[in-house]
Formats: sequence, C-alpha cells, structure tokens
Amino acid sequence: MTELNSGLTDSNLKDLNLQNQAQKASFDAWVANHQARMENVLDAHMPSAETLPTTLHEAMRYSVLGGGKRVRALLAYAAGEFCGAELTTIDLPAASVELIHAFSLVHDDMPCMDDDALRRGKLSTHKKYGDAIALLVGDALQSLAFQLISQNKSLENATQKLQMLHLLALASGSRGMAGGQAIDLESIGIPLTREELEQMHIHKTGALIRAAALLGAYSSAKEDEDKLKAIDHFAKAIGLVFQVVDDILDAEADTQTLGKTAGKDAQNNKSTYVTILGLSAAKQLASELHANAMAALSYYGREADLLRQLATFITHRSF
Ligand code: GRG
Repeated sequence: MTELNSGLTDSNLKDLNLQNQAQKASFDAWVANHQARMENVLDAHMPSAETLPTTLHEAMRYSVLGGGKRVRALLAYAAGEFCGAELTTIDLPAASVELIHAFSLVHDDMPCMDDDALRRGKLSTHKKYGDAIALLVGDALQSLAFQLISQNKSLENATQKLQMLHLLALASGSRGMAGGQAIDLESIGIPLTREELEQMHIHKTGALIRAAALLGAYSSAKEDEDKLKAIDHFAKAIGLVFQVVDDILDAEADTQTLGKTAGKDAQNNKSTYVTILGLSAAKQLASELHANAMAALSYYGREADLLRQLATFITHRSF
C-alpha cells in the first residue's frame, strides 16, 4: 500500500472516490426524481389543451412542459427539505416559480425584447403561436402562479400563504425581475460597469432564484430564523453564480447544447461578465460565488448537503 503526500493511502483514496461517486449518483437520482415530480405537478395544474380557449391552453402547455432544467423548483425543494417541509407542501410554491420563470422566457423571446426563435430546443412560443398568443401565455402563466399558491390545500396557514404571495409578487415585479429586464433593455449597446451589471442581474435573474429558495423555506411550519438567513445568503450567491455561468455558456457553448441561440449577448451588443471581466476572470468569479454560497451553509451538517450539491450543479452545468 503506497502512502501519498496528503497522508492518504491509495486504498483510502479509492474509498473516497467510491464515496464521492455514490454521493453523485444519489444526487443525480434526486434531481431526476424531483424534475419528474415538478413536470407532473405542472401538468396536473395547467388547464388541458382541450379546455376552451384551446389555443391559449395548448400554447401555455407548450411553453411550460417538456423542457427546462427546473433549477428554481429544485432550489425550492432542497430549501424546503432543509427546513423540514413536506414535499407535498412545497409542490405548488415550487411550481409557481417555474410558471413565472416560463412566463418571463416567453416574453423575453418576443421581438420587442430579445427576439429569439429558439427556446428549450424548440421554436419559441411567439414563433409557433404568434405574438398575440405569446403575450397572453405570459399573462396567464403569471396569474396561474399566484392562483396555485393561494389554492395550496397542503398549506392551511393563511399567513404563510400571504407571505409567499408577497415574496413572489416583489420578486417578479418592477423591483425584481421585470425591473431587471427594463434595465437590461435600456442598456443595450451601452457598456456597463461591473457594479451596474451586478445590480441588473440581482433583479433580473437573482430575485426569482432567491424567491424560489425562500418559498421552499416558507413551506415549512417550523420557523427557524437562522436557517432562513442562511438560505437567503446562499440564494443570493447562487442567483449571481447562475448568471455568471449563463454568460460563460453564452460565450462558450453551442446552440444545440444550450437549446437557445448561443452568442446572443455579443450579437445584441450586451455587457456580460465575459465582456467586462474576460472568460478566465468570469470563471474565477463563478468559483468565488460558489464558495460564498457554501460558506452561507457552513454552520450546518449533512442536512444542508442537497443545497450544497445543487450549488455545485448550478456552477458546473453545461447548459
Ligand atoms: C415576469 C414580471 C415579468 C416580466 C417579464 C421578460 C422579462 C420580464 C424578464 C426576463 C427575465 C429573464 C428572461 C431572465 C433570464 C434568466 C435566465 C438566465 C434564464 C434561463 O434560465 P434557465 O437556464 O432556463 O434556468 P431553463 O430553460 O433551464 O428553465
């Protein structure tokens, strides 16, 4: 048996590798399981394509189902489980964030915004159904998101529901995602400083990601201020790392892998972490933000492992 510099024997190393592989396999299974769960929840809570008005409902289902990584729902599930919430209680708040997210993608792809023909590997909603239906799809998905929280029978506590509605409204409105999008549109062709770019993304992408994690936490009946604070810090770092990696992927990955048009930021003359910092410093920033997210959970043991693994999944994703 050889002893390596670290003091680990090669047999110790083999054990560690096996342990890491087992942990990764168990996390991959958790992801697949919860993505499938979310797909079923969304499917069950959207009107069928046969329900009048059929075109609108078909287009809503087209825009939401059968695609997307479901990162926001996964965050809600992981944060909820960390706080001791039941899965059934997290289902609808998690679905509501995915609906708001899908709404934002449909509107974002329209000619008046980012103008993209491809989303989640298929035609964007306005390309398939026309601009008017795409506009209505976004509007209807937004309403449905708030409806799902209000009708969550697994959560009887009205105060908890109100807290969730308030959080989601703030995160998606003019002081959250819609506001971030407005800043984004106004800054096309105008070079931003790193601080301005960060402010835009805290609103445009970060607010909804933070809301996803907090909605999961709010699904628990147990109030734990320390855990809520930890999740808040964690989610803020994750929201930013998500966007930094999005910018890196936009510059490095191809259209087929991304399922949306690659190189869009450069094409639209937009400031990104890559244009401001360069590719290598953007990657360094992603790893610093990942470390910040991990640090937010440092007080906790195994019960925070899912959140940790999710942070790594988001940082090292390939699409
Ligand atoms: C929703 C109130 C409201 C207004 C609409 C259009 C708009 C205002 C906001 C756009 C926000 C937007 C598109 C942000 C981009 C966020 C982003 C990086 C999206 C990609 O998310 P992924 O990678 O996508 O999680 P999938 O397809 O995996 O779900």
